[in-house]
Amino acid sequence: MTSDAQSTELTDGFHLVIDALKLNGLNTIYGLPGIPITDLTRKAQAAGMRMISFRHEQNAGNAAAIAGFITQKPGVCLTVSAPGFLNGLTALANATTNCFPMILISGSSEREIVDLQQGDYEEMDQLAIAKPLCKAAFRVLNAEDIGIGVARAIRSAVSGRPGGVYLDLPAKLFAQTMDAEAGRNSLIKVVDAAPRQIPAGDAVERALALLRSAKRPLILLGKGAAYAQADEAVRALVERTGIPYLPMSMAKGLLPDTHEQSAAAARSYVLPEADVVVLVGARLNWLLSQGKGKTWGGKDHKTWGGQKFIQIDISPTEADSNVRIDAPLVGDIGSCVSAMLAGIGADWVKPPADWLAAIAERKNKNLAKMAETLSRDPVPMNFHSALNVVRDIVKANPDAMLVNEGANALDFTRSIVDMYKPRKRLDVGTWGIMGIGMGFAVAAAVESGQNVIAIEGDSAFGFSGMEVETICRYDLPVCVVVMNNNGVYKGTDVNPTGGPDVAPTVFVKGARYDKIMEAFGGVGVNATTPVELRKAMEEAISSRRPTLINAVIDETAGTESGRITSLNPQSANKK
Ligand code: ADP
Ligand code: TZD
Ligand code: MG
Repeated sequence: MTSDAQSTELTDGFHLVIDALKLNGLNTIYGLPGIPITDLTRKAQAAGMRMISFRHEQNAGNAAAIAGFITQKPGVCLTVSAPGFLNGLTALANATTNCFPMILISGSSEREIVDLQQGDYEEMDQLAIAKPLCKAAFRVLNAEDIGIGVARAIRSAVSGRPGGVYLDLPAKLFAQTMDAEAGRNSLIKVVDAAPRQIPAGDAVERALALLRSAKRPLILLGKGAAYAQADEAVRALVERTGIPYLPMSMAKGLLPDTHEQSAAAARSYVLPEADVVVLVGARLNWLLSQGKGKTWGGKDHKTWGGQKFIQIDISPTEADSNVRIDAPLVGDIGSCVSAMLAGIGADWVKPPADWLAAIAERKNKNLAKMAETLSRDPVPMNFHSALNVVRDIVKANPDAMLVNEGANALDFTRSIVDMYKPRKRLDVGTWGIMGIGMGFAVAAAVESGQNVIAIEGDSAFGFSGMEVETICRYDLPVCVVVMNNNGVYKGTDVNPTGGPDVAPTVFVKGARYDKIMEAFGGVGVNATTPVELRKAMEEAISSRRPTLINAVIDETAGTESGRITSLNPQSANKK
């Protein structure tokens, strides 16, 4: 080197990664330190980024994924090589499945040794393993390409159908140096990362013509509609057409669940009876019985019910994946719904009164039945009496974020607890995955600053329970309610052999999950009645202190797999 070159300012891989993220407004990293990224976590914090350290990478990954859903910016998860990477990969795959934008950044071991399989520390060909499980995967070998790598990762995560992206950063990259000025020039501030996608005029006309012909129309709102942040347009579509709507789980609150056009309480009536269904950011996957079968009025489980579908989706290949889509509308939800609204005009005829009256009748009957169930106060407490409390707390605190997982703890919460605002309900999503709980809760608190209420099955909680330490460490306003029914689905199974092992679905009876929170300085409460539960939740919300309430639920109260019992294969042999 000449003396001139020595005097120029240098930068390195560590700083370029941090600068590239910050330049693009990615200011929070969810991760877990270790070789080769420990210094990256330190330097990120020193550079003013929020570095949230977890106890297991899967929870950091889930946090990043849901941060992406809430903010429309890719959530960033940072892990070490091989095992740390694999721990994060479940979250990356889940994010991709759910169309949440996230970037998993993992350090990796020395390429020359990994590729010859010579046995490096934490050796693994991570790029190859990540590829089939995410939307895109990139590796950066040279410091001057870090800007490009980060830009490509951001675009891939948020454009079109959002999803997970893997970014492989080998250990050697971090220490590579280059001229600081050249380094700055190599970074890219991504312009228009998620471009609007305007639907074609004839596709809009086709959709409106079909909708006009409907006698029993229905709108189905999915989590794509929640993600799109086109809340006003979606609400206008529902209200100006007067069409009844059903929210999918994470679309609850897009319009308040108490909205008079909500048909959620008459779901089993409207799905088979509807003649034209508008899907807004919802796939016809298993959660909608693939658009056919008895749920939709088909003769048997495979038969089409005869509905016609309008499907609004950003993915051009989603239509026809299960049943015929007569009017696909490809574009972003904001643009598509606005285009429909423009075509609807002032002379739109509301749906026939007999359709609306038939729905209202069923809905009112079911709501009355539910109100009666909720007013009971059985001993021991059951899901209904406990969730009646949660329902009131959420009603009084509509800005609170609600995280929810479990089987019965999930299904009952979804149907009992009304949501009032968009993107407040965060749950197990498309896979029905357990383990999202504490990761989602941490990110929900960090990203929104709001109180978080996490309603957790006792089994579900166990997958990420150690993160209560993380919640305490960052002093997050998270109130975890463990619906403790002593096991998976319920606590009453017995070992048919009479042997000493308990049944596979049963846990330690009378476990005190509240003590876990106390171990780290948070508030633990054991609640055996709705009165105790209400008091503890109210205190948690007003104090904003980390709280875990062990809600003791009747161990006989649950059913196998909650609402999806029928998905369990049945053995021909009854033994
Ligand atoms: P749900 O589980 O709530 O039914 P899904 O995850 O099945 O929802 O469907 C979400 C759909 O929304 C996906 O098909 C995805 O392509 C689509 N989507 C996501 N973001 C947008 C957007 N901004 N505009 C249009 N469609 C979107
Ligand atoms: N593992 C993973 C990662 N995801 C899963 N969905 C399951 C296992 C299977 N599973 C469910 O689908 S729900 C559930 C498991 C283990 C737990 C149900 O028990 P719970 O809820 O205590 O959380 P309830 O209230 O007792 O039903
Ligand atoms: Mg349970």
